[in-house]
Amino acid sequence: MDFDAVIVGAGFSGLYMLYRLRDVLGLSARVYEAGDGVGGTWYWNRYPGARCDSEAFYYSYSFSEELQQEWTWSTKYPEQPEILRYLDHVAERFDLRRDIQLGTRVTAAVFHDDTGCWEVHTDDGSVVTARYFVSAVGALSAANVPSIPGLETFAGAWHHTAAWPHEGVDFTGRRVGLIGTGSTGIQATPVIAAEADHLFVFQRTPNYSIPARNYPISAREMDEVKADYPEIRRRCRESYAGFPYAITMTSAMDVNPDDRLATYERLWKEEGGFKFIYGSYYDLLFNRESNETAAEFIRAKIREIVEDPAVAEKLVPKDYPYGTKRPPVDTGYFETFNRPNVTLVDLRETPITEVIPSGIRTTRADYDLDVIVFATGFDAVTGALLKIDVRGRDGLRLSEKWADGATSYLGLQVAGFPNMFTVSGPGSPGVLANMPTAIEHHVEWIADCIAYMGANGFTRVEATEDAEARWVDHVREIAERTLYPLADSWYLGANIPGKKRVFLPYVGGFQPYTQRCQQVADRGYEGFTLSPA
Ligand code: NA7
Repeated sequence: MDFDAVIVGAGFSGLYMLYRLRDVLGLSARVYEAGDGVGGTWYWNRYPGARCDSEAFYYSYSFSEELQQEWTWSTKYPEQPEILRYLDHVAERFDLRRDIQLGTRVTAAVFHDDTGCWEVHTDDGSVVTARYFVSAVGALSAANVPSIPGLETFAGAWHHTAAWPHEGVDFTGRRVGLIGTGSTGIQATPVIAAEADHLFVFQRTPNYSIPARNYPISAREMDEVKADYPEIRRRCRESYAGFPYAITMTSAMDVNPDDRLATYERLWKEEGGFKFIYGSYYDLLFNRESNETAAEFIRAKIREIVEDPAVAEKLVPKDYPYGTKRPPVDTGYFETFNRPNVTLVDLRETPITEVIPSGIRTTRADYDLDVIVFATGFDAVTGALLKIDVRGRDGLRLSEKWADGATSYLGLQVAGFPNMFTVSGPGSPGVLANMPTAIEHHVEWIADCIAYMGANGFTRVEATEDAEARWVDHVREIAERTLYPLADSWYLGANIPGKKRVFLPYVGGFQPYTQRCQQVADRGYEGFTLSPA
């Protein structure tokens, strides 16, 4: 056996997994990373306007007191280069690079029943073996470029936001078409519009975006945050979604309309960002009527900001509840549509029929373009792992196992795939929560499980079919109690043609989830079969 563990991916998850296994448990581990640098999401997503939608003071690691004390953030919502510098610093500070092989893609991973080991193949032709195989591939890393006929004939350049050229793209004097108005398109639109000759925004679904209200963090505020870290982290861990905001346990329907309006107004004007959803009324995602109060507030804001009423109306989301698609956070998004060099193209009225050499053709018009930007998202949660030919016990392919929808036990293991762990896998609260908080939990749980195995003479751990089936049912039942299934979101895989419609994240709350994971561990890894060599 070459290593105790092979980890795929060197983003937030893979870096910490390596640290935990190597430096805390003293195991041997190798990380394979397709990029030429560490950072994962923050390595790839270099598009204009790319920044964190979570505030820096909790979108970071908490595992090292020294790390959190020495690192200073410049703004409330740091831009991509700053977060990448942070992750580079982490790799440097903990001497992680010596066990990370960059520029190497894992192509296949095969479990061998006789040896109880994983055989891992990489695109440089190497094959290594390891006891444990940990997927830290990222939930939002398999870019989705829609297959639009004629793209290969386009005479200009096209880029997906998650595979952005490192040298940047100069939009000066260019006519740009941006497809997609999710979080990414909403971040990129104002920045591209400020540079381009003309920007056409091709919108399929309008979005409820909340202003970020970004600002530079002063030295004093950073000192306060540093002094307050234990409390901030505790609040994150004990929350519904890994955010440190205090949610009122009041229904939006139990307050008088004037007070409710004042709350929304304050959150919109003064606070901004995710606090609007995670720091207001607890039932926005459970009660349609409550949700409608927030949705109507945002719709009114869009109509107020956007000067052309016809454009405003196209930008107003009407047919799905607020927050049931991942809520975007913006800096001047709706205002951008007041610029003379920005045109909104409503794809519901006039769908794209093809890409032609000169640009994009819709059912109504041809748009001449020099550059097309695909802000069209990801094959979320399962896409990146399924790009690897993963085969578990008895040659079972993960792609077959998940053909009718992804399954897992606790989002951490898949039955039939012994000694394989997934960080932020399907069925975990990862993608709905503040990612670093969720990632730290998953990584620590996995490492604790591996330590337990070592200490008790076990070499194989596998989720039982029964525990997995019960968890899958539980994830579905909880989702059905919320408003989430009412939107065609990537949470459901609805953005990928042909992907089975299954609600992927666990929405029962971050703390209840971590408590359940702890209970499973305390009961000797209930729902897993542990076996000796
Ligand atoms: P998202 O949130 O999946 O948004 C993708 C956008 O692209 C969304 O507006 C889609 O419309 C649109 N889209 C996707 N395919 C097409 C086609 N074929 N034609 C037109 N428009 C299309 O991805 P993001 O990158 O913005 O954000 C992903 C996550 O990254 C985000 O949630 C954060 O967690 C960070 P649709 O809504 O499907 O109609």
